[in-house]
Amino acid sequence: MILAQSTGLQAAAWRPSVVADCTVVVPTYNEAENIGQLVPQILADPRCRVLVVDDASPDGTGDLVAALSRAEPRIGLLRRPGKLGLGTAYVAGFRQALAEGAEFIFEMDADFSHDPRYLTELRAAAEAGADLVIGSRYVPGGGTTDWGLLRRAISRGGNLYAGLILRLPVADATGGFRCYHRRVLERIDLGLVRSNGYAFQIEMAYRAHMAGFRISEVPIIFPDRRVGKSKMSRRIVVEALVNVWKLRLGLI
Ligand SMILES: Nc1nc2c(ncn2[C@@H]2O[C@H](COP(=O)(O)OP(=O)(O)O)[C@@H](O)[C@H]2O)c(=O)[nH]1
Ligand SMILES: [Mg+2]
Repeated sequence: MILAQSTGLQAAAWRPSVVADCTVVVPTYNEAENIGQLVPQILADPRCRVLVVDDASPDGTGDLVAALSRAEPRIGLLRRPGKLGLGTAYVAGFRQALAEGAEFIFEMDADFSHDPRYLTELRAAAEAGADLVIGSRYVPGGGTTDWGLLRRAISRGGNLYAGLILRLPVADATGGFRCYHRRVLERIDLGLVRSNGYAFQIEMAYRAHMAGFRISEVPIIFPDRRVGKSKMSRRIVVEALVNVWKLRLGLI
């Protein structure tokens, strides 16, 4: 017992720093007002790196992150030439996070609708054995604040629709605050993923479920963004409605 204790102490003293085994992928388009505050909050956990995937934001988000990354090696930046969509941004980020050896790979919005304080809870659920953990607005304890009736109806309706058609045992399949264990992203063929908006989240949950992975949900409160503009569009909603059927019929 005494021996075990002293060995433990020695090991701790020898370790140069905590290993950063998690990468938080944050896609950005015009988030200069948010990203500078968000990044340090993520990095407060020494186990985390952050990887921003910026689509040539006209407001200079990319330059801001580039400047931050020069002083902090745990900040990564992927710059793409134009607004290419959320789904392909995540796929690019996942590939880089896998290549860098991350064990836990998070998805997270830049606009503080996803509160960084939940990162620990999502990670804990993944460490407890879940393959994919979704920060969920639609399990007891979760919810949205600030949204008007229309936006709430779209989100709720979209989740009911996807859940019914795909028989997904997930209450918040469009939720974009997630923790994937790397084994999920290694197994899913990311080259086959076709959806680019909210449907991307549904498609990833469906592919994980069909591959037999365990999905668990952790309640989150989702406030609307404080600053900046939503990139949600009619096209994104239509893509989700159509792609759910394409997934169900095996067309994608
Ligand atoms: N790289 C990249 N990020 C995007 C794109 N569209 C949205 N985002 C980011 O994805 C996150 C969610 O988008 P947001 O507009 O907040 O969607 P909403 O919360 O559903 O209204 C934010 O961090 C956005 O900056 C895109 O085309 N490319
Ligand atoms: Mg948002």
